[in-house]
Amino acid sequence: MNVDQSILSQENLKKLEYLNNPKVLKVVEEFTNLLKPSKVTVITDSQGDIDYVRRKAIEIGEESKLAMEGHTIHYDSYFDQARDKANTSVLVTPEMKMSKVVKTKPREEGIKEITEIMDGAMSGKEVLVRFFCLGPLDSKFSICALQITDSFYVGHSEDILYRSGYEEFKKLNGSEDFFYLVHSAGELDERGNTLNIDKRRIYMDLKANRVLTVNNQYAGNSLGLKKLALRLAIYKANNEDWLTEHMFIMGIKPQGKKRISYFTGAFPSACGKTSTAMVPGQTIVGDDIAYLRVWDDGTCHAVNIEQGIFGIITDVNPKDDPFIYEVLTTPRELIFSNILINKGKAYWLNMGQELPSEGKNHFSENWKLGDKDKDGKEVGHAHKNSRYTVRINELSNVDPNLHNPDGVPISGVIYGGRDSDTSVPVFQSLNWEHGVYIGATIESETTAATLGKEGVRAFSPMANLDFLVVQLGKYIENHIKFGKRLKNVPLVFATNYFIKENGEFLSEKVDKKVWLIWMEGRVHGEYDAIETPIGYIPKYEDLQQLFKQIFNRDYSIELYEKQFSIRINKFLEKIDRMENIYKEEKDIPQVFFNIMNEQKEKLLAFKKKYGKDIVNPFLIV
Ligand code: SPV
Ligand code: MN
Repeated sequence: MNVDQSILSQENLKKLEYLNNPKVLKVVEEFTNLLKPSKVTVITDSQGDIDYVRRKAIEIGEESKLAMEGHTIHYDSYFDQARDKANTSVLVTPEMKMSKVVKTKPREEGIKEITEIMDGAMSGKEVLVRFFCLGPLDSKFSICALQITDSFYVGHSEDILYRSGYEEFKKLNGSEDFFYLVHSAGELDERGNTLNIDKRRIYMDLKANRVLTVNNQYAGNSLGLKKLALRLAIYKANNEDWLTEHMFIMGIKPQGKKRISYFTGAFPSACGKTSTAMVPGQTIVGDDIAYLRVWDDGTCHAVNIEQGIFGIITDVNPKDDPFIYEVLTTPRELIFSNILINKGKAYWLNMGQELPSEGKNHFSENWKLGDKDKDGKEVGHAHKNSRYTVRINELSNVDPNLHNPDGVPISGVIYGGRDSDTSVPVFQSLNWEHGVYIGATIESETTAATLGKEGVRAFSPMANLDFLVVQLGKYIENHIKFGKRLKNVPLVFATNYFIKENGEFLSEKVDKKVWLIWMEGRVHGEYDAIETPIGYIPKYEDLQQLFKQIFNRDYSIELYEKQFSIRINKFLEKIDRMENIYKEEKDIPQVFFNIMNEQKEKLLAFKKKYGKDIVNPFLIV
């Protein structure tokens, strides 16, 4: 290999050569010569290598120890607190078809630009070469991924979040069939933060199964295995016959019954995805990304391609999220990012207690309440999109099948949105295709997880818009076909925890447990439902009984009526918005438009029949 021995030692070279994979050598050589680090360190699956990354992240200041054993804090640049959509592009060649909603850049131009930015970006730094497995080891689902990064925080995070895959690479037997992800935080300031944010670029090179990302640290931008490899996998799945989805996987266990039913759920950022996957009494397989396949028995199986959680910490409090709160406040290996630290103790927004008015945070080492940033905006205690990174097996509700190479059989799919004025808290689709329609028309009122304005209604098919790298039509068609190949088709549901009246939420955070148990019961034919134009909604008596059983709470008729009335005009407005988006797209399957038109006709007929804009569920016959 043409890399100087003073940069890549014999010992490290041997670790690479052990894999017998010419492409691995080629990639490491190419990017070492481009990025010009002073040292290349290869990390295997050995505990010693893994400990080295963790130790070094603290030594070089990318993380600092907190008072609690195993806890560390990492800060991203004040200007790098969320995914950067503006500088994220898919590199395309002329024959690659892409949706209007996908941000693209001509491939050659993109590679030229990022190569120039990456040239020498690791000067004076040590770079890590790491091997991971996306999915359980020895599994038909899984994909090998090579990560090159000069951030020990990235390396450490990935160690918590992904399965180590050095030996899996060996099993590739020299095959070129793996993803590779190259990241540099670039030049750093005295706080260890990326200096040249203006030169932040995140480019998906689908043709080469690789992602190049530079001048960033926030995990959604930097961690190759997370949202970057997600795009590569979506591209791969949509050119094959399976699905890569922005979905959690959980086991639902109704009280007093000896069964567990696995559900997946796609929710845009900050729509209650992680907290749904962690509802007390249920089990969690994964909270963010799933691969789904049609299994030999005609059932849909899914795996979590991760083994950890990079979760939003804002709002985590002992009442609403007891599992996570417990994990975050007891000793274990855990990384906090972008929260407030005072005397070695961690504080975050809405944690259910008073916060100190000074300390170190995402803004400075000596933040004080009232401090303003350079735009004159007051800086809060912590960033709203601040996060925690922890292994799933640290949770008491971890599912025993987390690492099962066959995954888990899926009997329900949930599409979660966020709106304050349209949808009911939970309903079931009329069939699989209608379920695809529901997923393809998810909307959420935006929050702080991406850069930009908050409170705007954003459209995100299957909560996957930000990661879509194929034509929307092809993606939807792939979903429809997937269902056709299944013998046991999962039921599809929609949730909206955020419906409001006079500015107040109509349901409590913990209520999602009732909706979950109702959905699981539907899978087993245990509850009747009311057919409406939007789909099947729960009956009052069933919810009343569930609220009593689960929370010993009296669920009133009035509340049910407010939550489950069908707001016809609002749904019609939503269809208009969707029509406007979808008519701009090419190659949308005709069945999708048929469902859309049927929805509209049914809603109009419903309005006529009941003579009202808002139809009370008790009136529906
Ligand atoms: C999300 O925003 O959907 C996340 C966090 O899961 S990020 O890694 O930023 O994508
Ligand atoms: Mn996500």
